[in-house]
Amino acid sequence: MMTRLTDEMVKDIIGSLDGTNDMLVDQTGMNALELACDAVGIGPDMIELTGLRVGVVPVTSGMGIIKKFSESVAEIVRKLGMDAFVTEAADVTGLAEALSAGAEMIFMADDIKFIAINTTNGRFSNNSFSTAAGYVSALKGAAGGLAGKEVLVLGAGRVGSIAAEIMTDMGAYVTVYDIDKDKTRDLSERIGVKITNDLGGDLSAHDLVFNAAPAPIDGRHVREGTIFSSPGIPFPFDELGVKKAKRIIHDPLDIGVSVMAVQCASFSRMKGP
Ligand code: 2YJ
Repeated sequence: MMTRLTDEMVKDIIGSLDGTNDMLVDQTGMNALELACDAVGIGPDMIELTGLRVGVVPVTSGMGIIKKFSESVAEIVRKLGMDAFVTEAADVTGLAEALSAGAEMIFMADDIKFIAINTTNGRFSNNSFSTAAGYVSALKGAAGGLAGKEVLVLGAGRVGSIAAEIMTDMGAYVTVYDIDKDKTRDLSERIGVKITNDLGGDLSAHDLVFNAAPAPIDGRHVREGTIFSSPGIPFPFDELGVKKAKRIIHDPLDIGVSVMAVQCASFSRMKGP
């Protein structure tokens, strides 16, 4: 299933960025920049982001433009110290506009892919990897490390499977749930994670959960004191789940876009030794 942001989900992002940042510091011990750097495996002092010129190009194909989406992306990267603008034109004309204006990085999203291109060398970052890596770092920060810990991953789609792989590499013991058994079988064959068919039972047994599924979570199954890293949209928790969880890390765009921007910048902006 494809998750897509709506005008409604995006309309308040710009105004709530400082709040999201405070939430991140509180929940993970890292601000958006530190978290994005951690996800990419670098320190904030190893990269020069200040003044990096970023163009964001609205794209009309498929379901079309999401109101304020491009402006929200621009504002998120401005908070990282970059110099961002949204092009007046959309699509190919917008891309030409961004290139003419000297953009070193260009963000564009249609209904399937959301990427940031480094125009100095053609390398690019994508939102699925960045969202997975960013929310894994957030969970790691909130849990005080993941090595040797049991983590439940809900959803074996793009974000969930990348997250499962990153956490397995970090030495976590990962169990994956998805209603689509073909997806979980592929994943367990590829990276050797444990598969569960008992969502309720495994939710009750885990206090670290990476939620990349679009489905609502029934608070009755949530274990008291659970830390959730939850990129899935819309917000999946009921009142009981929110009450029982110790922490819920969730935002519609900020973490994923911050990691995309830092990773894309890392392709050309690492400081010398
Ligand atoms: O330019 C616009 O306003 C729109 N074309 C933005 C579309 C944003 N795309 C999505 O939300 C898709 N679900 C792609 C997300 C990538 C998966 N992580």
